[in-house]
Amino acid sequence: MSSLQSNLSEYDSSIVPNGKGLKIALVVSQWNSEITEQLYKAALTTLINHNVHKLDIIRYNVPGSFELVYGSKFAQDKKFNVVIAIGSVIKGETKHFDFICHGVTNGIAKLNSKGSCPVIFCVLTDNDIHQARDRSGGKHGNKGVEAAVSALKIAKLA
Ligand code: DLZ
Repeated sequence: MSSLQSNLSEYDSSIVPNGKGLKIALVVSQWNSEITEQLYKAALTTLINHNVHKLDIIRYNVPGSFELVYGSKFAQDKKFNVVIAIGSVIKGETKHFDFICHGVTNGIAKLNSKGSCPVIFCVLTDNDIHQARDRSGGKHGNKGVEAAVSALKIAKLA
């Protein structure tokens, strides 16, 4: 899990399944939108690069990462092949960070074990805005790319 290596988002595109015909929901948290917009754009571009049709990609906005669970369940019920939950939680001075991180992690894990399609966890949980920027288009790559690749792989699980 260490990020000492530089770009964590580099991948071999030849081993990523073709996304043609897949319907994918991107659920985007509006908190720390500077970060979540970068994650969203990278995920969207990666899906399109792997032949998911633009019209088969639907975006839903939710107020904060805590609501990603409800938003992802809402999307699951609309019969997508896969849902990507996008958020950015940044540590503050209170315990809010821990509660939000636990809530969204456990909630999405439950949706994965009980829901109708997989939900990809594209939620950054950083100590500060610099770490978040490094992972949303900065020196450590963009977790949106990694989430899109994971979505294509799990959607074509065989
Ligand atoms: C309240 C809150 C705080 C303090 N920090 C964040 C954050 O860093 N990232 C994030 O996505 N959301 C944050 N929120 C909002 C909560 O996720 C949630 O929207 C509110 O508590 C309302 O349920």
